[in-house]
Amino acid sequence: MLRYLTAGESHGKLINAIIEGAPSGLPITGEEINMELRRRQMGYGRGGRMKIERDEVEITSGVRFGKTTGAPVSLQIRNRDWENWRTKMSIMPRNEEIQLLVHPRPGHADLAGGLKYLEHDLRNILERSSARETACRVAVGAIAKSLLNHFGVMVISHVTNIGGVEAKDLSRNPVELFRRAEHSEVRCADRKSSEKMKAAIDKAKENGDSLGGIFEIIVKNPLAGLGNAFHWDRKLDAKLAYAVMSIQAIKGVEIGAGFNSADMLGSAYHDEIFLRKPNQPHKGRNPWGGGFYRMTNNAGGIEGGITNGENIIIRAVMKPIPTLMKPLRSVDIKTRKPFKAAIERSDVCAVPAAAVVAEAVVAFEVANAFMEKLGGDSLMEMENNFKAYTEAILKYAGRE
Ligand code: EPS
Repeated sequence: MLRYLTAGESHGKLINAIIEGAPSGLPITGEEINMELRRRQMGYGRGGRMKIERDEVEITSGVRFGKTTGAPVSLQIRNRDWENWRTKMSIMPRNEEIQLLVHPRPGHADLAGGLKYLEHDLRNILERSSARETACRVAVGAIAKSLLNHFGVMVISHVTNIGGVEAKDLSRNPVELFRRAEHSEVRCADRKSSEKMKAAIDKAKENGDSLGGIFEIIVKNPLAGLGNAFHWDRKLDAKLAYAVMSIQAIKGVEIGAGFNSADMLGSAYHDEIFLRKPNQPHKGRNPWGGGFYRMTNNAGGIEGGITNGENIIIRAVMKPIPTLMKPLRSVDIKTRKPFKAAIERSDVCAVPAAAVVAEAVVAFEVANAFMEKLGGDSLMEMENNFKAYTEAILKYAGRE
């Protein structure tokens, strides 16, 4: 099984991650990870920090001659901004007065964390709850994507709503959606809506305000039978929801038709089951389902906590960023008097970046489900098990 930890402060020297459980023989290059890191740094509405940073990973263990060895993989990303924060973020005992951060921002972890740790300098909280940490998750996700690549799985994202501006005219083809999203500054696959979303971001910025939105993640061609229906803590939809919900500022996650299911009759919601004739082409649909397929996908590819072979569809909502240039009312935690919330450098909107982060955490969970299903300490062993299982599925569907 795969697991990872991240560490590091937003304005500390570096942020890092350790991944345990990656099979041996998996090709990994820094360049592959850097490409994903660059995607996270993009997006209309980002703040000044993204102009300072040019995130690059250094792989410091677990990889030899371009392939994983099976040992823990450690990754680190330096914070260029550290140069400007050496004094304020020093790990040495403090011997000079510094300005404490005492005006918690509504919506940020500031006050809740201050209470939890009984800490009056809220910077101690902010530094770890900052979305800077998500760079590590993207680096880890790049390795998960590399594993999924070997089994024909692709994880894509696109933005469907920013500040109430909705994407329209969306292609039904995930690859096409992805191609278009990659060309949009707001990761939206609809050009006209992209422009409207950018205008909404400009307006929020002008008003010292911020915006949230909705994005969708599609896992294309997952193997049927990933996850577990019998144990609550191994259900794949639950794990995916947990992973996506754990991303900074995410307030809701849905699978497939999600909350819209409330308005549907069972006969309209449930995805009827068909079986292709042995010589019938699968038309790109569900290549690992043994020939079973659906005409609709309201279940979002997961039934009973297990993949059914259809694409996995997840949507999530990100709240507006809590740091406002026109700050909201708050309380000074030293004087206990009313005060305006702190103004920190921040983004106006980070929904496109959050979508890239969600790709990474989803890729990690799906890669983990592959590990659980196929086992194996090496990529070669996993590939052999994959072949045996997909052959067994074909047999199950009545084709030898
Ligand atoms: C971010 C780094 C942060 C913010 C943003 C995302 O850098 P800084 O705090 O130095 O400007 O730009 O984080 C937040 C909006 C937040 O609330 O923490 C990043 O690397 O993505």
